[in-house]
Amino acid sequence: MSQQVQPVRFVMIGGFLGAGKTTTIARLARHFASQGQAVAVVTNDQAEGLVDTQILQAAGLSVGEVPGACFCCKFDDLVQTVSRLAQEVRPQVILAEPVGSCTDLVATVVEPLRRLYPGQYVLAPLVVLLKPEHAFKILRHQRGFSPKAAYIFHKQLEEADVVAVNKIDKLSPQQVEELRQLIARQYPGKPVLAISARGGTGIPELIEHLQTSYQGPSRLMDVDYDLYAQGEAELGWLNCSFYLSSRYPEVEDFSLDELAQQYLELLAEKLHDQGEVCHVKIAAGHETDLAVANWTSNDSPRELSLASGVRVPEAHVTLNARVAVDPQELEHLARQCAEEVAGRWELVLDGFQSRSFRPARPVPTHRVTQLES
Ligand SMILES: Nc1nc2c(ncn2[C@@H]2O[C@H](COP(=O)(O)OP(=O)(O)O)[C@@H](O)[C@H]2O)c(=O)[nH]1
Ligand SMILES: [Mg+2]
Repeated sequence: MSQQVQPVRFVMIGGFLGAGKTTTIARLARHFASQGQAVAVVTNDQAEGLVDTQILQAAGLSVGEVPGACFCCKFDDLVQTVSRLAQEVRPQVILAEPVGSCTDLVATVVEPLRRLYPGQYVLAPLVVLLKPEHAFKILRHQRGFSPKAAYIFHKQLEEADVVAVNKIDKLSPQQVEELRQLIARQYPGKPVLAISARGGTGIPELIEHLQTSYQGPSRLMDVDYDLYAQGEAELGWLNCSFYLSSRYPEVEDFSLDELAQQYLELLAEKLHDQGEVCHVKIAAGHETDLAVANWTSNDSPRELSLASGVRVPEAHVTLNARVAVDPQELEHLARQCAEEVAGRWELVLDGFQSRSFRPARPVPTHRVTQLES
């Protein structure tokens, strides 16, 4: 870190699970690269083996992973990862994706970076993406979503310097307007953008906001860490991976895209509305080919977000899930689905590994509690 000469622009894109952070980061990275700027990305989640890392690497990006807990609790790992990327890639911009169930990022990440490493980073304002699938329910205060997880959703908006309503390509203009009004009423004065990370609408405005320099907060947010911890823990976490291969490799290939989709369909059938899905993502890879499918709420269809278009004799599959169910039940269902897909497709299932847990209480490495005088 001490060898860095030029300050690196540090851009963090927050937002709830499945809000579109990885998609936005991939798009921003393409933009900065097209301007001739070297870019690196830092991903973050509760355990290793992240689908996000695979997606961003498949997009040709240099990615550092901070696993094990959120940036706030792994602050030193974040700094080390940024430092390593700075030496290896010499980036002008580092794009960082925090865990989607993390909040209090200004007090635990942005401010510590600014205060402890003065002059080393040019910090961008904190952008928080609004996930429409859950925003309508949560901002209208409707039942049907865990109030404790909703607390995290609200806190993320409260601390945002800029809120970007994402996925407007699948919303009507009236829906976008309603979301704008809900945010304006509950968080008056907050700049609100409307974007489509997938289609590119609103991205120039987002980039304009990111170019402005963050100078420190005008206030610090109160956070009830008990409630925050309970909200985190309510959303069971699962990471699993396995291999599938053709029984008769010389004759039988299978579609990587269909595999990812069908696995998710089967999991959806088995979960059968047992608890709210926040984000389930699956990556099926073979050599350099990758297919990714996503599921972002009980009311949304599963979708193939990255098509490989290839047929392969074997695949390595990674599943990351946050669902409001018992994580052990989730693990059990994930294994059952792997076995059933293997059976239906006459494939050999190998090397199944999984970890599931309720994330522990966040204990930030640093937490700024006072404004600088
Ligand atoms: N329709 C639409 N889908 C999007 C958009 N941005 C992201 N998604 C999808 O939302 C899902 C979750 O996106 P991802 O970037 O992984 O969210 P993250 O968990 O916040 O990183 C994926 O299926 C994406 O393809 C968007 O602008 N429009
Ligand atoms: Mg992501």
